[in-house]
Amino acid sequence: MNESRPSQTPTVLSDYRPYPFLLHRTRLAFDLDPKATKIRAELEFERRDNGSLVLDIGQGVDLRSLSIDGAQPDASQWRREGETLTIDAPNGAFTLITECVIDPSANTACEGLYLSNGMFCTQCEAEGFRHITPYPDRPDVMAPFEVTIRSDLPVLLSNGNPVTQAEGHAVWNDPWPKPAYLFALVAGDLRAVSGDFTTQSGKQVDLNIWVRPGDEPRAGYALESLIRSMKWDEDVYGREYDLDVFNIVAVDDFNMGAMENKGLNIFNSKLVLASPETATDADYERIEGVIGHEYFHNWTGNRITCRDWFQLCLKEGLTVFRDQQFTSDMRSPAVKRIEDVLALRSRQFREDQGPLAHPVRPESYIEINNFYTATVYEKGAELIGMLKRLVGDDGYRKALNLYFDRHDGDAATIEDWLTVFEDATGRDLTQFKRWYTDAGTPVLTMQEDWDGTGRLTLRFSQQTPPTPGQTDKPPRVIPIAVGLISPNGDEVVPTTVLEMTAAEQEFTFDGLATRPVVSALRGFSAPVVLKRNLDASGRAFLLAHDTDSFARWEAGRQLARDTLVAMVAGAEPDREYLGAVGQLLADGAADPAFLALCLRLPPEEEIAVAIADADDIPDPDAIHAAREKLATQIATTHEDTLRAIYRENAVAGTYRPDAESAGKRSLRLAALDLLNRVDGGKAAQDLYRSADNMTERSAALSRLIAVGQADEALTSFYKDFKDVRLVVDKWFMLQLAFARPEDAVAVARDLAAHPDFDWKNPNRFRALIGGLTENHAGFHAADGSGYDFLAEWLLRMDSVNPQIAARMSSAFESWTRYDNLRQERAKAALDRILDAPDLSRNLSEMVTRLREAA
Ligand code: B3K
Ligand code: ZN
Repeated sequence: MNESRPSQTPTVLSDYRPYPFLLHRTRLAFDLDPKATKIRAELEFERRDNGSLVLDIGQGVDLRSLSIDGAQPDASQWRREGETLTIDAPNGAFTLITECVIDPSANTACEGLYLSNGMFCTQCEAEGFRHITPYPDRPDVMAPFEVTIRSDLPVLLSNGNPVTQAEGHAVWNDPWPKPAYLFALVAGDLRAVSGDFTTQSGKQVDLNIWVRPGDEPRAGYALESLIRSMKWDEDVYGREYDLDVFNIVAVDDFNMGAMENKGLNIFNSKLVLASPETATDADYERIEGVIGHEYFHNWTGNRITCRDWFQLCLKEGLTVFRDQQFTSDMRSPAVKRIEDVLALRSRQFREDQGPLAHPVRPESYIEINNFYTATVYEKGAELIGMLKRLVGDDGYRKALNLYFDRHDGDAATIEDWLTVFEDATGRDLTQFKRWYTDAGTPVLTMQEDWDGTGRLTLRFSQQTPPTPGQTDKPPRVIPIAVGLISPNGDEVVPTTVLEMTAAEQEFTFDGLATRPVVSALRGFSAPVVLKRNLDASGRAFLLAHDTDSFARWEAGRQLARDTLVAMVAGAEPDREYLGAVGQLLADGAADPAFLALCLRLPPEEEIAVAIADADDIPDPDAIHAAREKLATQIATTHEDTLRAIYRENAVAGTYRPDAESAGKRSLRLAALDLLNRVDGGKAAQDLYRSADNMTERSAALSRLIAVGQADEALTSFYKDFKDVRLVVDKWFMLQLAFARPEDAVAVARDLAAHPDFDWKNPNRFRALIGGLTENHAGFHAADGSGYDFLAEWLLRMDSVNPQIAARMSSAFESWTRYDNLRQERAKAALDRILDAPDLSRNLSEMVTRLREAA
């Protein structure tokens, strides 16, 4: 291990202490210059406890002057050490003024104040503000901000309401006390696509989506999504917007999706810009969802923030839950639930079952940016859904109203959140809290006992496997939604929520005329793995008859997974499964988007998980071959029906991104994916030539890549879109995600040498690296070349942008699942990273945790 690496000392939840000073007001003045931006900060403090004034300060901040109440303290009264500035502060109230200089042009980490295409922008969550100016950079120190920006650039933005907008200078005032992580500043040559919104109390809010000149025609959907979000939060949660303006800025270099800075959201341009020619249906849906997410943070995150970063799920889990509800209301609830469960299982279950597992509320971290995870976000959202299920819709509404009333203006904790539910509903949530403190995915086993005379007993047992640092897992409360269906397909017991609180527990149903089929874990009522003995015909029955669309889809998914696992072990495609697919395709009443989800085979990674779960070693190549074979078999068995579906679901007229047309396209493209195996890419070629929208065009292109016939299409695609960055990202990504596994690493090496592989741009890097790691058999190539390639690029990226490097390293999280040879190669790649000099705190924490899996 290298001695010069940054502090590896963990921050621990139980060490939390309130800040000994109040901060009444923050005044900032920026003189923007790409290489030497000057920042003057005037902070009005008041002592409320003993101790020195400790401020956070990043390495790159050149502190030029410091004064307290106008006087410069002498050298013995302050010191700068590592990332802190410690000052002997007086009692009572005082004003600290600092002046410093930073170099935004040298900031490639996209954290703090940086430049993206000549535009100044910021990202301060979690701890970026300290790279701008010395400050108590922690979420429980909140103050109203007044910000002056001086620059020649035409558009100068910050949080809150505009006070002065003059040439060369602007002043912004944010009256709502906020922590530093919500600060934002943007300056550049930008154009606004504008609208307005009148709130429920009649206040008019000006809305602007700021983009680079020329991008205006692609910003309309973001604006419409914002208006829908504002209306929805009033209608569903009674939450009204609280400033005169709401600005969103699209930025090309951004470490994640978007950021909820008060009144000035900053977005990755990928989540703002859309036109039918450049964005897919999935992009449109995501734009709407993320615009909603960031907007909803205005209450769940900004008005009520987190006491410390351990409480991150307080704002993220809740806001994800709210954005899921929003999308569900704007589109199809059934489809949205399945999509969310798919995402949860592929990212969060994988995390929970590997070396990076951590509780929804972690208790220690080295680098907080490594904890913006699927567990905190997506599992965090599932916990809110379970709470709602346990207390009911009415209880949930009461609890949320109490939360907003009681904690508005606070930096709150999970304890505060749970107390609100207890006070509003009278329910004891002591056991529920384990969901926040204990990591791991519970495995729920269900056994059925039919007594022959009308009584059905369901016996459940729960068990949560050990996770790093946590061995004992006491039972948790698990809401299990079940329904009973009679053999003729009638629902005899509608959805009932069973509350399991013990390690083992049984529930009985009496007075049943015949033995019913149990539809269990309806709506995915808890984030658990459900194990039950149900044969293929039982699953096929549920796929045909279940009234709960999640459970119906799940039955088909299980059937497909079981078939694939058996095929990897040498079996032929299961007739029962092929028959069930035929029945499904014949269901004229089904929603096309739902059918499309049912038709999509489980991805290779999911099959690998199922094999590992049965204590076998997954072979990525055999998995790939089995999946291809099953797809081909489905296509040959149902070719005529699939052709009819393909024809009938063509959407006529001008492209529209609404859920209904998107659903038809997704069914049509799911059919194309299968037909592609029997027509050698013919339909895909035709569609590629005739498509007038990116959804169909990119799907056709990926099908051509999969059958190795994409040379021409790839050339024309590149020619058509080489000036549209976001589409070039797709061009990189698709070539890798759909490459034949044996070609994937070679393609990745070629693409990494392409002149457009501008790897310092986070989106471009993610497109290439993420495209490869998405290709399961390609990334897990037996010779370890996928691991070597990833390690090489993580090291290169780490010195430029540690957050991106650390995030992409999670592709290694399942490395111990594979055979010895692959494990040796992955281990060697991880060790190479750990041995490198000057590793960032971000990457070193990740790789150390990954390496401990051995
Ligand atoms: N709160 C931000 C995420 C910040 C990530 C910092 N590494 C976006 C969001 O969740 O809405
Ligand atoms: Zn968020």
